Amino acid sequence: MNPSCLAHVLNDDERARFDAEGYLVVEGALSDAEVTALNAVLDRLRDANRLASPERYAGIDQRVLHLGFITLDRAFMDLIDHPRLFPKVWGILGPNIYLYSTHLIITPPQADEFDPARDTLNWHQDSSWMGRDMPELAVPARLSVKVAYLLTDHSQPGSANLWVLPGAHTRSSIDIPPDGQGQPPGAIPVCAPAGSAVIFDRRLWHDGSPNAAPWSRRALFYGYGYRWIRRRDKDAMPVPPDQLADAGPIRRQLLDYPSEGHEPLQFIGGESPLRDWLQRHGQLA
Ligand SMILES: O=C(O)CCC(=O)C(=O)O
Repeated sequence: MNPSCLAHVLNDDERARFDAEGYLVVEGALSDAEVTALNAVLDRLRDANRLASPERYAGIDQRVLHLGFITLDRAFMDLIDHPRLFPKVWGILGPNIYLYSTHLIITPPQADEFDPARDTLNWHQDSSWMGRDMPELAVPARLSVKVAYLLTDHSQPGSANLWVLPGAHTRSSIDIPPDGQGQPPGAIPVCAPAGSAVIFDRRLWHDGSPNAAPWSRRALFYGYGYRWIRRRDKDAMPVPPDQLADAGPIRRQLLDYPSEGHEPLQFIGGESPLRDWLQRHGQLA
């Protein structure tokens, strides 16, 4: 990892906003050239029928959800330790992390109008069963975050924006309208241009939304969590040998491919190239 990424560590203002609201928008996380290149990769994969089949999801027609997508192309792999975003991830979670989940979502334009005052979204927290398994926690534990890279414009509501309920991440329940009409009070669409990244706490109440824009909405999601969190089988990512050969020790940690002689998903005291790197660069005591 190049030390120049230290210019993008989480600053105090970003940390305060993330802690208070449960998410953070980083505009300009990807350059225009990166957005164009990633969209071209998606076009190629779509044309070659290599993406998951579209399905209906909670009022969204023909949505593509492709789990464990990062091995489909090296360009996706290169985002896992992106210099402008990854420093914010370790700033929030610390060094004992790996990629526990990845997915891409494509939401095509939809003819039926989405009316937020009418159509209640499928509000959820990620890994919500954790709250059920640990009811003794008055405030649920953070445990993981997702980074969503936006490859299309989401600057206006109605462009299949991620909807969030800012500040509700410290609660394990919210008031979801029981009659399916409208959104919880305080809910907002996250509006940001293409190339932005949204980092969100797994406890943030959120959902995707239908697309009223004339283009297909595209977003790439990278879920980072502690190395003792288990990943779904569908998210298991056998990394092609050529991509693994190029991966440095930190990327290998994120992919859960430890060096020879080390166990995957180590416990305290195990190998942690990210921790060692942060210590060497004065980021950790
Ligand atoms: O499509 C979106 O923006 C929402 C994705 C989502 O709900 C998730 O990643 O858990």
